[in-house]
Amino acid sequence: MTDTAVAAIIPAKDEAARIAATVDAVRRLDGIDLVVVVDDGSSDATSELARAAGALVVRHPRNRGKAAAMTSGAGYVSRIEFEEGRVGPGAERRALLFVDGDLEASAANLGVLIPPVSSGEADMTIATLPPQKTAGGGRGFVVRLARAGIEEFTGFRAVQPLSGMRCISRRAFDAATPLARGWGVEVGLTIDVLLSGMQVLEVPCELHHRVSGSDWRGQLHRARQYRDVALALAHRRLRRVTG
Ligand SMILES: Nc1nc2c(ncn2[C@@H]2O[C@H](COP(=O)(O)OP(=O)(O)OP(=O)(O)O)[C@@H](O)[C@H]2O)c(=O)[nH]1
Ligand SMILES: [Mg+2]
Repeated sequence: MTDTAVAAIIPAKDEAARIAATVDAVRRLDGIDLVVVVDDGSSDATSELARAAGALVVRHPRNRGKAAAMTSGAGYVSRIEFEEGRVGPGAERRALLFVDGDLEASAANLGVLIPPVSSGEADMTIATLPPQKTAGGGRGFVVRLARAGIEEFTGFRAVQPLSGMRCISRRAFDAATPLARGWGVEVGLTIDVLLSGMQVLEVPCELHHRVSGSDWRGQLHRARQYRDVALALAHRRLRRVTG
């Protein structure tokens, strides 16, 4: 086992109520030496609260979507590594741990995602969550679309294809860049890492997050997710045909 250092990247939009608890839990995880919150155009105090909790903060002045936030976070980590002199072939790059901003104290349980990546057993680990305290308002359309899409391209049957909590080696992240846009990012990552011949492992993790309900906000969120997952799959079908 190598002791690859790990940078946590937390994309967040309007998470003032939860971001401090999430950052606090992530900072305490073994192996994490950088915590970067990417505030994607929040209209609340997400940035200030993240900084006060000890995170480095990158802010998008306007909302650009989850994939753009993840790319900004990874770019910020690269700049730090450049300043540290970790450049060129053979440089020890950090693995990246992507964490949703709404996990609060349960983010303390994310540690299980790191060892398989540090040891090289997997290039990307994905957390699967237990049943949540409140039921979601969706009927599983997006999950089924995502699962079937990943299976079509790779044969891999994901238990929770949309889970955002992932630890990924730099090599795998670079292979999957540019990321699928918006909410298609998780499906795109899983497909692209697997198609690069790398290993993906789902790992059960005791996490709890705010679940989107059945109100109009929840329905809008799921409609956007559906659109972005469908687009990620369509782009990959096109790529398969055009090479
Ligand atoms: N960068 C970015 N992140 C966002 C945006 N909207 C939400 N997020 C963050 O993405 C993460 C997941 O968002 P959620 O709204 O919890 O979505 P979810 O957990 O996939 O949805 P449900 O399972 O349906 O509740 C959280 O950290 C949010 O703060 C956005 O527009 N841009
Ligand atoms: Mg959530």
